[in-house]
Parts: sequence; C-alpha cells; structure tokens
Amino acid sequence: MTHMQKAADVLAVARRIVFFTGAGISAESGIPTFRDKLTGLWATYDPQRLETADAFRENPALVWGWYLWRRRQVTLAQPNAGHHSISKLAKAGWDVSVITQNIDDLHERAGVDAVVHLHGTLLNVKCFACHRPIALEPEQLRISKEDELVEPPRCSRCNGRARPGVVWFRENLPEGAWLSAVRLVRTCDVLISIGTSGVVRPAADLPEMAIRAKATVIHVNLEDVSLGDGREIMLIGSAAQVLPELLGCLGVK
Ligand code: BV8
Ligand code: ZN
Repeated sequence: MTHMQKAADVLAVARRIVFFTGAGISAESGIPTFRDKLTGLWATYDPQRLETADAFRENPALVWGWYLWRRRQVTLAQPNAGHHSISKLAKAGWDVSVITQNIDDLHERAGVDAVVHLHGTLLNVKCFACHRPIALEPEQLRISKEDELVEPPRCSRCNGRARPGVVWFRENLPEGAWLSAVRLVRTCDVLISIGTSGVVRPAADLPEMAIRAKATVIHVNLEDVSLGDGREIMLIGSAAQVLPELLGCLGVK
C-alpha cells in the first residue's frame, strides 16, 4: 500500500483533523520561504536577524520596509491548490482546524475561517511602545521597490513607532493562540504538517505532541522531515500537488 493510500485510509475515518502549516504551503503562491535567500536591500541579512525587536530598534526603517515589501508580496499572491484543498476538506464535512506559523492571510482567502496564527499576521499593525493597534491609510502601506528604507508611521496615542503584528524571536507567542493550538493537537485524530522545516520552537513541538496524544501525523514536504515514529506517514512532494491528490483518494474534488 502506498503512503498516499495509507494517508487516505486514515483520513477517511478521522473525526478531527488539524492542519499545521509553515512557509512551504505558501511557496507555490510565490511567497519565498525562510530557506530562500532574501533579495533586494535585505539580501545581506539573515531573516532570523531581521525578525527581532533589536533589529527594529537598531534600524526601524530597514525592518519596516522589509515587512511592507513582504506585505506587498502577500497582497499580490493568490492562495494555491494546497490552501484550497484544506478548505475543500472542511466544506466536504470533515472537522478541520488550521494552525499556521505563516503571517500571510492565504488560508483565510482560500475560505478557511478561525485560523490559529501562532506567529501573528502581517496585516495587523501595532505600536512598538504601547502595543495599541494602529490603523494605517493605504498610502502608508505603499512600497514600490525592494530597496526602500521606510520610516514607520507613529502611534497617535504615544508617538511610538508602528511595527508589524507578528511574533519576533524571543517574543512570547499570543497566549490564546498557543493554548488553542495545544488543545487542538492533543484532541485530534490526525495532524497534517505541511511545508515546515520544524526549526522554530515552540511551534515545532506540535507534531511530537500529536504523536504523544496517539494521533497519526501526516507530513507533506519536498523532503523527508519525519521524526521516525510509527505513527507518521511521510508524503514527499509539493503541497499544491500532494493535497489535491490526497483529496482525490477521498473522493473530494
Ligand atoms: C519563544 C514571524 C518564549 C515573523 C517567526 C534562545 C533565546 C531565546 C529564545 C530561543 C533561544 N533558542 C531558541 C529559542 C526559541 C526561538 C527559536 O525557536 N529559535 C530557533 C531559531 C531555534 N523561538 C522563539 O523565540 C519564539 N518565542 O520561544 O518565546 C521565550 C520568550 C523569551 C525568551 C525565550 C523564550 C518565537 C518564534 C517566532 C519567530 N517568528 N515568524 C516573520 O515571519 O517575520 S518564525 C518564522 O520562521 C515562521 O513563522 C516559522 O515559524 C519559521 C520558518 O519555518 P517554516 O515555516 O518551517 O519555513 P522554512 O522556510 O524554515 O521551511 C519551509 C519548509 O517547507 C521546508 O521544509 C521546505 O522543504 C518545505 N517546502 C518548500 N516548498 C514546499 C515545501 N513543502 C511543501 N510544498 C512546497 N511547495
Ligand atoms: Zn503607542
């Protein structure tokens, strides 16, 4: 029996399915993963270096410009067949939840509601000083080329700088999001982990948590990322290819 057929058999009888996604599911929408080299002004930087409050303090215009550029990429991108497959499974009657490390809104734009964003989202902007949400005008979000330093707008309440509503390294995850993710993972029958290299914690602990809770873990990735447990099924391939094929085995078009 192929891994694909095994995965389909498990899903056919699953009551609760949790999808756990990383940058790889958005790759075929044209959004670079964290393993792709950065381009333009940011080409000489390691993303992990830029995704910190220290980098923002040191050079707010560099970091704010990078997030504006990433926001522009997300706005111009479309959900791909991988994102659409997840919402099709939910619409076909399966109990589906989505936990993502991604800061884009492609799951939502593919029709999935109540996405658990462990690391926040690009589209939210807040004050770096007082953390109040900041609503920006379209012209404040415009960036034309990828080598622009853009001074972040100021908070109308405390004059602090605007920052993206994402979780940077050494920042805590939103407590509600983490608790929801743990509850979902501990009570699911199947966790489908898609397009993640499993490097960043605590998010990367979720598949192991599912295995400890006796769930089956199906990995979808270009490379073998399985942890070596008997409860895992490794589907090698791209999310936009593998997920529609998996749904096809379930008779979901
Ligand atoms: C925390 C948002 C508690 C921003 C992100 C020392 C001191 C302090 C902390 C630490 C420390 N050491 C470790 C830590 C913890 C740290 C951490 O994990 N560091 C790592 C580097 C070891 N974590 C934290 O700091 C977290 N907070 O721990 O709080 C705390 C508080 C204070 C002090 C201590 C602890 C917060 C981490 C959140 C960081 N923010 N994103 C932004 O995006 O700009 S992380 C970001 O990187 C993503 O969200 C994601 O999580 C990660 C990237 O991973 P992936 O999504 O997996 O993407 P990647 O590119 O790596 O892989 C893509 C995969 O897809 C590959 O496997 C590829 O093969 C596959 N693929 C590609 N194409 C396809 C595909 N698969 C299928 N189809 C395709 N087409
Ligand atoms: Zn403020």
